[in-house]
Amino acid sequence: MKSRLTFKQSMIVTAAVSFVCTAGVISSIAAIGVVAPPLPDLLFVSNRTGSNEIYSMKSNGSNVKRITTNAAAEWEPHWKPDGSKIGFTSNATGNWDIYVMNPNGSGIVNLTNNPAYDFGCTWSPTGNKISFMSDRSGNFEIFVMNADGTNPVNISNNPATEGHPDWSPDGSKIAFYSMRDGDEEIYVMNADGTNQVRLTNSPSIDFLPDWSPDGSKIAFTSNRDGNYQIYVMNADGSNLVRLTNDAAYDSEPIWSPDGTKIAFVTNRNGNYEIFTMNPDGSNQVRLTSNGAGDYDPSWKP
Ligand SMILES: [Ca+2]
Ligand SMILES: [Ca+2]
Ligand SMILES: [Ca+2]
Ligand SMILES: [Ca+2]
Repeated sequence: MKSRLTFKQSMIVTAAVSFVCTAGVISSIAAIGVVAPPLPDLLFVSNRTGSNEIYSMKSNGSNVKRITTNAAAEWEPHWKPDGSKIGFTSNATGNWDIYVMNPNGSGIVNLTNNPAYDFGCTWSPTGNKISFMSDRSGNFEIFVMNADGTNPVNISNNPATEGHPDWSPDGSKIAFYSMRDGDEEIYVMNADGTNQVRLTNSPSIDFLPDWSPDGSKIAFTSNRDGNYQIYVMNADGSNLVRLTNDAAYDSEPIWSPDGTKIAFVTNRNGNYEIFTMNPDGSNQVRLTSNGAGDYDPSWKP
């Protein structure tokens, strides 16, 4: 095995399109009549129809809408910061590439068009650039390309596995994970790839970094305490705090644009569902309630 992939990457690389799912009904939690402000939308991925598709819902789980409709598997949707496009990963051409589409699912464009594994797209704050991970150079690296797919540049440039980039809110830095020290650790680097600095140091998996909207903190997933849980630390790696604490898999923390919530994925109810919690780990609320896998939350800007 050339590299140890994350849980989700392993699913992608091995058998992402083979999920079996009998749930055909899109359920939604009844919205409670509330006054303004309107609830933000979340994108997510579900295999409730038998293959991975991208959906949207309100942040209370209501108003579920399917966005993609095809036989391929879609993963990891991410809103462009101005809300005009959705980036995602798909195997529609037989290998994994980064795509963009309109918010209603139309106008799908393959941005990478490369036979390598390309996934995990995230937008720069200005929307002019997209970062992603690819093994096209022989091992997984962080690449940055223009938002139209031109000029992809390997910015991590290290023989180890690098993945899961996330831009700082001011666009000056990119958080990612690297296995250069023997296991997954969270790193940050300048957006041009210079000054790569390690933030975590544990003999366990530390990955899936997500920057808080004010730039002060980074949430991530780690199994340092025996199973996958969500942690948060200051953006310099100090002041580590564990946010989830149960026997299930808790992962994929994603801050809401206003910084008041963190969406995440957990299988504590027997299958993968989207939850939200406060940034201190309190008030954990289930948004999806479907027997299929529900993954990859992404808040609408
Ligand atoms: Ca590809
Ligand atoms: Ca590498
Ligand atoms: Ca580690
Ligand atoms: Ca589910």
